[in-house]
Parts: sequence; C-alpha cells; structure tokens
Amino acid sequence: MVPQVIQLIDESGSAVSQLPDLGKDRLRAMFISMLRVRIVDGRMLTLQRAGRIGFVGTSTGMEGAQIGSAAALKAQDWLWSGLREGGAAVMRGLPLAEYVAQMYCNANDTAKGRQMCNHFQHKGSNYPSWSSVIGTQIPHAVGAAYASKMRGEDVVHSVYFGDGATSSNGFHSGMNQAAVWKVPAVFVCVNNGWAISVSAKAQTAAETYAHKASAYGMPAARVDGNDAVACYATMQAAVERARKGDGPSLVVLETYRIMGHSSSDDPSKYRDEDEVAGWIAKDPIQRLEQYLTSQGFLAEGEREKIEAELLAEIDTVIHEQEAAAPMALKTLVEDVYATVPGHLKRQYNDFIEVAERHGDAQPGDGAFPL
Ligand SMILES: Cc1ncc(C[n+]2csc(CCOP(=O)(O)OP(=O)(O)O)c2C)c(N)n1
Ligand SMILES: [Mg+2]
Repeated sequence: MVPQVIQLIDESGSAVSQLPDLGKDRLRAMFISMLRVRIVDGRMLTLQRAGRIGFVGTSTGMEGAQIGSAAALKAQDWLWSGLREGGAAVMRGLPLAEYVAQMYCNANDTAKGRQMCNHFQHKGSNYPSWSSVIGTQIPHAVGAAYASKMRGEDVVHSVYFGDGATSSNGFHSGMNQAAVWKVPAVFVCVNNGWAISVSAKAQTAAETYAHKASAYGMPAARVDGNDAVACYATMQAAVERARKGDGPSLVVLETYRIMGHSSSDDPSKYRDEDEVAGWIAKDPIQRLEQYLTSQGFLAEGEREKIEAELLAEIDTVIHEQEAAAPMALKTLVEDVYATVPGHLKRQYNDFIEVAERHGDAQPGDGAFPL
C-alpha cells in the first residue's frame, strides 16, 4: 500500500486539517528561519560566482522541509546532517558568523580549513561535522543514538540524508541496526527529486521511499515537504516516539531541489525546465506566508521588511568575515598530537620557507623553534 502524503496546509495556503498548536510566535520564527535560509543561500551563491568563496550547495525550495522538521527537535537533541541542513543548524544555534567563516575557511572557521567549505559543524548545538561521503552519517548517528540509550539520556538523534543516500551501504546498515537496537533516532529522508543527475524515480524500484522502512521493521511517514507545518507535526510525532523509547522511524519529506546540485552543477543538462517550474509554483515560503497572512500573523508588506533585515544581517557578517585573517598555516600540523613532535616541526619549517618565498605566508605565520 502506498502511504498517503501528509499535508496540513495546501498549496494555496489554506489549512486542510487540524494544525498543531504552534502559536503565532513559533510559526513566525519558522517563517523567518526559512527566509534566512533562502537569503543566505542567495548571498553565498553570489559570492561563489564572484570567486570569493569556493563552493556552495543551496536548499532553495527545501526550506520548509528543513526548518519545519528541525523545529520539532529539542535543544538537547542531535542533528546529523546530510548535504543541506546548515540553515537548520543556524536556527538551532550555529552562529551565522561561524557559518560564513566556514565558507571562507578563515581564522574563525571552527573546522580550521580541514573541511570542504559549506560543510558545517557546531558542538554547542549537537551538530556533528558533515560528511561528503554519502550515507556515512547514518551509521554514525545510530552508534551515537545507541550510546544515548545506554547512558539513559533524554536525547533523540535525527539523521538527515537525501533520496540518493538510500542507495548507500550506510543507509542499510544504519536502518537495520537502529531497529534491532531500538535506538532513539529519527531517519529523515529529504526526497528532493534528484541525486545530482540521477532522478529519484531512477534511484529505486521501490514504490516510494517510505516503503524501505518496512524491510527493517520500522514505521514510516510521507510528508508534503513544502508544507513546513506538516513537516513539523510529522517529525514531532516521530521524535516523541523515539523519546518514549518506542524506537526509530523513517520520515520522508517530498520536496524538490530548485537550483543545481551545487555551484559546480548545470542541471539544464539533465532535467526539464517545466518540472522545475511546477515546483517553483509550490514554493514552501510563499505557502507559509499565505497561511500566516490569512491568520493575521503577518502584516501586508511585512515579508519585504523581514527580508531587508535578513539581508542587512548577512551582509554585516560577510563584511566581517571577509576582513578576517586566513587560517594560520601552523594549524596544518596541530591537533593530532598533544604537542607538535620534532619531525612535524621540521616538515612544517621546510614548508614555511617555500610559502614565504612565494609570498603565501601571512603575518603571524612563521617557523617553529626546533
Ligand atoms: C559515497 C559517495 N558516492 C558518490 C558521491 C558523489 N555525490 C555527492 S552528492 C551525491 C548525490 C546525493 O544525492 P542525495 O542523497 O539525493 O542528496 P541531495 O544532494 O539531493 O541533497 C553524490 C552521488 C559521494 N559524495 N559519496
Ligand atoms: Mg536528492
């Protein structure tokens, strides 16, 4: 049987079912977080096109799925990211300055330039560093969820991944073991229609992505991923189930990747513009805006005012982070040993000589005393 797609607010912004009691303030906060994702993505893409940062993958069109679902997590819960949940991390506490610093790999980058840019992490909000290796975060999350269960912590681990990631070994081994161990986890499959140039339809012979859960003995739900409130309500139920000790479940958010896979991709090579146009018409931000306006939670013209504030916010951060120093070269050999051993100091000092000769060393970069 094909599970029904859960929708609470339809494409015209009208409630079609009982909505969770989120209240005006929380709904507005969700809306502002979704707008922030869109505006930050737009700015990052512009910086990449201008050659000022190296790489960007956007969440355009997926803001409702990402923000709506993550809003159901508590502060102590963990969010294991796929490739696009940086905006949810910002909502949960990743400072925007750290987000942008990671894009520049500058001295404020908490990954110290050891990650690809656009691969975030934030210890303070239980947000482990992304893995570009598709699906590997799934068994990592299951192991961490098992640890939380053994320790008796009141913590749920949400693990996000794409439709493409369901073809990875990590998906199978993680889902299987999670159900066997009955860990407090929620698997969130963001089905955005594509895995680079492979369509979600070509990725699997299963009728829906939700069907996959039954093989592992766990329940699944399918949600209209462009309905942020339905994403919240479905995720909330799955998170509560996990928190009560009833085990993991799979939540499939049906949405669409409006932009290319990343700034390195040209989607016009493999997909039809009409398909994209159809999904642009189902925009999750516009849908929530229409609902909020109909409830009197958002005034006429307020969206534009909020957008202007968000643009000012991101532009201030960009200017600060562009002015920040690059990551110190010494960090290349630090953090592996408690103190940098002699052989690494010698290798680094040979390297710094070359860097200084080529003008690549910055003020502050220098040789180790041997
Ligand atoms: C193990 C592995 N194989 C291939 C890749 C190359 N790759 C990067 S992203 C991606 C597609 C991911 O698609 P999906 O899981 O649907 O996530 P989305 O990008 O749509 O959010 C692939 C194949 C990779 N990073 N890791
Ligand atoms: Mg995908």
